[in-house]
Amino acid sequence: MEYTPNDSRSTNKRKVVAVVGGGLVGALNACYFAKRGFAVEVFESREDIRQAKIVRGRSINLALSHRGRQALKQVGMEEKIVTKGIPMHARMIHSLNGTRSPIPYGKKGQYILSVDRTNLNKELLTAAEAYPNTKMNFGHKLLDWSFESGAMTFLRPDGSEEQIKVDLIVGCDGAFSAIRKQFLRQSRFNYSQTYIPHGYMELTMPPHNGDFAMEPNFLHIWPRNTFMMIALPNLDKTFTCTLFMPFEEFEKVTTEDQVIEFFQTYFPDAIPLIGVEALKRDYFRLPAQAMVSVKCSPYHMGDKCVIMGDAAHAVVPFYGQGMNAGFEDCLVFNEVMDQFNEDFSAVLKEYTRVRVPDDHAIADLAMYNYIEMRAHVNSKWFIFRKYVDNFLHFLMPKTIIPLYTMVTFSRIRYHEAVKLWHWQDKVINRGLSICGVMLVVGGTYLLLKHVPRNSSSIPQQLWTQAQTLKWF
Ligand code: FAD
Ligand code: EGO
Repeated sequence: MEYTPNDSRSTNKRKVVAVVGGGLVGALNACYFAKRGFAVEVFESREDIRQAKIVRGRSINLALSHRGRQALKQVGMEEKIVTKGIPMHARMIHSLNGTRSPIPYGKKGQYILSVDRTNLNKELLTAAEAYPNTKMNFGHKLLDWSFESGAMTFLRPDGSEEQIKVDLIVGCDGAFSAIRKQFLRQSRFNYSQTYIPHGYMELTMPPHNGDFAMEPNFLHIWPRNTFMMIALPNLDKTFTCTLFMPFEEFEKVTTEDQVIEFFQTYFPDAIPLIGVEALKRDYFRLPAQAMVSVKCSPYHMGDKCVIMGDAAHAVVPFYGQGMNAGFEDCLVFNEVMDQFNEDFSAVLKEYTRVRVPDDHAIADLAMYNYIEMRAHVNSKWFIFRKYVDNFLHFLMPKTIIPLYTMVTFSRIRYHEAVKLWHWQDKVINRGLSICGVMLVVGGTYLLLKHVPRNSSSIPQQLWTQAQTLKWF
């Protein structure tokens, strides 16, 4: 199809911004650009999820924390989302023997929220659409775009194609971004993508006697090294359980009896909570899903295009930060827009400069958590580590802040949090060394004090050495 200048939407003086992808980050970004007064067009491949008749019969939730909330706040959406979220004040660690151990996240008021993904997306779309300068284009799947002309090609549900040209393209089209494809053809574009050996499966835990089957205000975790399960509460009093394990292991479980056997071995306390029949049925409803980690840079092309959210940095879900980081992207971009007076050329360059180190840091941290958890985090180790973290923080509240706290409950830049974490590690290790030396020296002194001077049971050489040590 030929591109004609008539397709250009920037004939009027107001600049046109195309947000490609109406998922979580795209919908939020639309609010940000609309609030600034741009003519915003959102292009989403799916039909309007608010009109969708097929209800998925279950809800999938996400952990929303400080960064995500701050980003929502800036466009006046925090209240609306938070009131429909369920606070989780602590993790609840489920041991193999059925013991449940709550470990608080931090001080009172430090909690994460379980929010319904579909509801969050719907609310953000509605908020974006409420601006008179926003237009929603559902059923528009981006096929390709040209850096030279800036023209985008969309596929409509009826099979027709449409060409559109705008002033700025904001790619928020997720981990398999079509916008990003053009970036790959650019010289000096860095890109890496890694599929981890684990897959995930979502299972629903129904209410019991009309109430939550487990304590609702917790992030429930069953840490079993390579086998991990978590559960987040939903408003309908169900829990969405997510089982993480290697695809290899998923493939070993092929019959209904094997499902029960598997749960009997690793998550026995969850069987009566999910229900034997439901477990047998739900396990085979959908195959396990893959998880990918994507890192790239730069995040922009000239003054024409920028990518944000999973399109720029898909992270593995082992830190509960993917959406939060994507939301923070919007907030950071907005700050840079203020600094550089909406001059796209300068803004995009600066955005890449400030944001790449942080998004790369959270991608690394999430991968680190995955590797660490699958290698040595069982319930005992989990509880022990979090107690040590909380204790050290209690001893030195200003000096030692747990990494999870910095990532989840602050807006300390992700890469700064990593630096602080390494620094704290040094302080702790030095502290431990000093304690160790003091113990050895003190112990030796006490020992010698109680040993008779000319004890014949101690060889002469050792005795002399010990006498020397006494001088310290
Ligand atoms: P998406 O949500 O993927 O949205 C992309 C949108 O673009 C979609 O609507 C799609 O239809 C549209 N699109 C795609 N291609 C095209 C195209 N060619 N043309 C037009 N439109 C297109 N994050 C957290 O913060 N906390 C959590 O607890 C958490 N848990 C997670 C658990 C799991 C199992 C997984 C997999 C992820 C989790 N995440 C979590 C991460 C979070 O889901 C993502 O980071 C977030 O959804 C990214 O939003 P996005 O808008 O960038 O991408
Ligand atoms: C020792 C002990 C080392 C996501 C504990 C590392 C992640 C990691 C997937 C939890 C919380 C929100 C999550 C903690 C650790 C969401 C999260 C954590 C999971 C899995 C998750 C914590 C959705 C790692 N936050 N977290 O400290 O409670 O610690 F278990 Cl599999």
